Amino acid sequence: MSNYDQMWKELGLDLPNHEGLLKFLGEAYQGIYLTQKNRPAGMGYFDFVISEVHGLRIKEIVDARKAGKKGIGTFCVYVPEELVLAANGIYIGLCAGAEVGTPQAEQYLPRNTCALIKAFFGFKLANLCPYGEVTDLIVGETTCDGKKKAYEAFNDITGKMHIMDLPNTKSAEGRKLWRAEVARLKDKLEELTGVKITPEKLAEATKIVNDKRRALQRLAALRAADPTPISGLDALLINQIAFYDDPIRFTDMLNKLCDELDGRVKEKVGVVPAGAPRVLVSGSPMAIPNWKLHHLLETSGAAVVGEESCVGARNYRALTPEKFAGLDDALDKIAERYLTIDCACFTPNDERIENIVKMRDELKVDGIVHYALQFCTLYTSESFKVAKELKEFPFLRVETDYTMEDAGQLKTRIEAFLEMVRNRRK
Ligand code: BJ8
Repeated sequence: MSNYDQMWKELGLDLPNHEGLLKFLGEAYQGIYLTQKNRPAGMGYFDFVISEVHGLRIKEIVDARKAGKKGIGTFCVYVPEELVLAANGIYIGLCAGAEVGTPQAEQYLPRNTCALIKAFFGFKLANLCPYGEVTDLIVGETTCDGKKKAYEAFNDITGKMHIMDLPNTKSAEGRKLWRAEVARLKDKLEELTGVKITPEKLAEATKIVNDKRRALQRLAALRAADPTPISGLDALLINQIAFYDDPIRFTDMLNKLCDELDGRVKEKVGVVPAGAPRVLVSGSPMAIPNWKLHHLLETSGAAVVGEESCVGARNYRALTPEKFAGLDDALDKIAERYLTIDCACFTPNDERIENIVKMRDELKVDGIVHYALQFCTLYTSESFKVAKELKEFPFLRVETDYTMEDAGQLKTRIEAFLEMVRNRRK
């Protein structure tokens, strides 16, 4: 019996199955994270956050809602966090990274739907996700076809969806549409929260979100060191937690961790031996607790030094300007900032290749592992173009889901890839 049972019951969770889920998560975390050697002490905070992932953070949100705040769920980095915070809302990432409730999800979605979509559906239908239950509004977006159609069905179940119409091209017309959609979300948030969004509130919110991005950028830059001062697994976890922790506390704790990593870099303390093959993972996002690929890579001797992903660089690469000459100017700048994101849902999407090359060079990468969730047409298709543009650079294309069924086969491919990378460096 947990201290949170009453809260979970009030949120409508299936208590016996939820207990099983937490047990499974705890064991996975123990096996994947806590067995890593020489972790920075500052990871203690993030371990604590995970140990309380359905406990303390949910209680904080429940209490904040009782005090009048609203929970705003999102599934995509195109949804402007600045607007949510300026409306005194709580920004809650809802993407899920574990296979849960698949049979229930498949009553609404075709089997050949990506695991990320099936998982957020499955968590809801199996009554296992407290985050969805503490939202007052869920903001979706017209990115991939799978999400678009899933949101329709999700609205039938939750009745909470607001869909942002994201264009597919960054043309003048596309930009105009997106700017109008940002304004429409502002209106929706004002209506929901009763809070008037002003340029001053947006400036304050932007500073909070930018501070979080700056801390994530700092972490990313520290990983350029050889040996890298933090494992890819730990860095991935931090990027995952960025989507639901309190942003001010998160930034503070991440900066403290980065102070420690600064010291490690000076003393050349790493988590893997200097010279371990340095890998950039690029592609579909990895929602918590999807640690599969990083775990396979790092237990095969690689150092994952970057994520070209929405749970990674795509989330923190660009800052939003912090000075606004009025509300229209603020909305213009926010809309533009989000259109710098290089998701494969845009056509053309050449900036993504440029960004991959930049990360490869800055992080002194030896090989790129392109990761696409199975049935994700966008990233699977784009992987061919990325491979072509990278020419002879070591490139491994991985298409997988959340199950461990292909783990053995993937490990064999990864080991062969790392061997090839090592030989190439000789
Ligand atoms: S900005 S990557 S968070 S849309 S993996 S559900 S694309 S079929 S998640 Fe994404 Fe926003 Fe783009 Fe980022 Fe569809 Fe592909 Fe599934 Fe995906």
